[in-house]
Amino acid sequence: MTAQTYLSYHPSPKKPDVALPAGACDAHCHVFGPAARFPFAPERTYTPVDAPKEKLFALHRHLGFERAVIVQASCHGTDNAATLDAIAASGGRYGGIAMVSADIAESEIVELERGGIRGVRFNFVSHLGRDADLDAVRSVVEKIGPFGWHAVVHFDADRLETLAPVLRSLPVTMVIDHMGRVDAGRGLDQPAFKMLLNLLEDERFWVKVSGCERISREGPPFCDAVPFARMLVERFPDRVLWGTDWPHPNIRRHMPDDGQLVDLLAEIAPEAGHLKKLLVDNPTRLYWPEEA
Ligand code: 0GY
Repeated sequence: MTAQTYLSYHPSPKKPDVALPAGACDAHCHVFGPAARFPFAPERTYTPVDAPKEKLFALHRHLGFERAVIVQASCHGTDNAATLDAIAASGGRYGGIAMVSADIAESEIVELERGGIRGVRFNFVSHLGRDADLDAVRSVVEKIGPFGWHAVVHFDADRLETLAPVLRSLPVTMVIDHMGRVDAGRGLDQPAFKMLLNLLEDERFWVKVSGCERISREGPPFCDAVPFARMLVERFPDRVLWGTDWPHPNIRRHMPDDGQLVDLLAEIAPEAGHLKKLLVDNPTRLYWPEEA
């Protein structure tokens, strides 16, 4: 498969108008490379521009985030070295989500945990290539269970119907990426969003109300995506997370300004109590449970 190079992140995001609460966590972001030190996986479906940890740290200082969760992206495959390197340089302020193979040994999980990893990610997204193998998913989930880790699941909305029973059968906490990638243009009553709401009635499920720029049909400033995020925050205030998704892999039309994305939080979580749960209390409970 040809690995396409894609758009770079926004060069100078605005300073957000929304003031973030103390201890705010960007619960979904990535580091890419630098390729010279952390080569991309040969089986990747895209080649990102380098987005090293120094740039991520600078962005977080600019936006007002004190903490973050770095999510391993498919372009680095199951080599979590760049993610671990960034976490190690964060002085305990960052945690991570890894991608692992089905035959991972317990000693490797222990090692990842020492490096700040708190869960694993599974992709079921057409543009990222083959879906995660379900037998492998079950096997990995069985191994991570004793560590109290959770699974992050990233899927296209049209997969939800077939995936829901599988996800319900897995005995760990599960975090759904980017509002299940529903299409905002299809409205709040669309079957996929109803299915997502239904799944979230089960308390093992959490959802990231990130990705307004991914699910929007209208484009910047992505306001058509806000009602979805807001409804999720209102219904499930204790099981929502938010992240920038910097450096925004595979965004091809409109590279978002990360400061503008933060400003959407004024509409997504207009109540101060909800905003604090979304950015501080919930990520702390999931990623730094010893403090919660
Ligand atoms: C995201 C989204 C994407 C990619 C990855 O693992 C990845 O490569 O995360 C995407 O292309 O939609 O969650 O940041």
